[in-house]
Amino acid sequence: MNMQDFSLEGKIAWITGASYGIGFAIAEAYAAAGATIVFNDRGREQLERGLENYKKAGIKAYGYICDVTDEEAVQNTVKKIEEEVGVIDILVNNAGIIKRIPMTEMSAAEFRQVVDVDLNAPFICAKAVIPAMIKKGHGKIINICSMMSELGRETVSAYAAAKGGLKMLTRNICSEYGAYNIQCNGIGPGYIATPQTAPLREIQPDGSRHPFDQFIIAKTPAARWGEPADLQGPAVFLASDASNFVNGHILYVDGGILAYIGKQPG
Ligand code: NAP
Ligand code: GCO
Repeated sequence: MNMQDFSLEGKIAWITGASYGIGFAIAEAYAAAGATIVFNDRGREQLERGLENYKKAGIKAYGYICDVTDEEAVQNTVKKIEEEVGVIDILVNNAGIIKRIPMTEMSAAEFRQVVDVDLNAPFICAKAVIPAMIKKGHGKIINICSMMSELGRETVSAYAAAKGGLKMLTRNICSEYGAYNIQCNGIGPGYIATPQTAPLREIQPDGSRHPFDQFIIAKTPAARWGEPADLQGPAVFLASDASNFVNGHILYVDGGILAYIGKQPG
């Protein structure tokens, strides 16, 4: 066992939608492990915000304007990355959205929008990088799944359908491209404190914690929300040579939620 196997020196990592949140934390860890960081966001203003965040963190990141649901834009962006930075060794399909709407009140357009970003886009981005990974003789694809890859709950039908599909897309990329030394795995974060979950943690008018916040604390053996930093070690592992025989696996980083029936009330 050589600890150098955990290094990302010389590797180019594209983390989609990584201006902040989980993607940004993963990018920070990859930079610390030696990788060159590439990220994208949907518009100039968001991209500038992301570049400022990387600058503040002391990371030279390459940023591109690209909506990951737009296949032509993704194909063109990958070509530009290959010309300006180099062939992508590591793809993290991080960009994602959620809409919390009761299913019977959700429009088909809203359902499609969530599936477009959370499932179709990871397909589009993986399809764009795999050919060069095959030529290079190796590649790592990491899909950011979810507790909702395994569990459902009220109001997140589109998100759960997409993240469940993303688990199976992960397994299928493993099956179809493992022979080319491409490993495709997932990370399934538990409940992580980011802008995406901020509505679930809002302090109530009476100063109490949000009911969902209290629910998650009771459902998590670690009795806390995760932080983006909790995902950094697992993400480096799955991007490194240390995981070259790990393929098609969803690594849940959830503080134990999936193993736990929940704390007895009272
Ligand atoms: P977040 O704070 O909402 O950040 C999502 C990122 O994705 C933003 O940078 C956003 O950019 C970008 N994005 C959204 N749609 C995009 C598009 N069409 N093209 C390009 N970029 C796009 O989310 P997060 O909490 O960091 O979550 C990141 C990933 O982890 C998501 O896939 C999420 O489903 C997953 N996840 C989160 C949790 C959690 O508890 N937070 C748990 C499990 C899984 P803009 O700023 O331009 O919108
Ligand atoms: C929700 C939350 C979750 C988290 C995450 C859990 O509304 O239930 O947003 O979906 O984002 O996906 O793993």
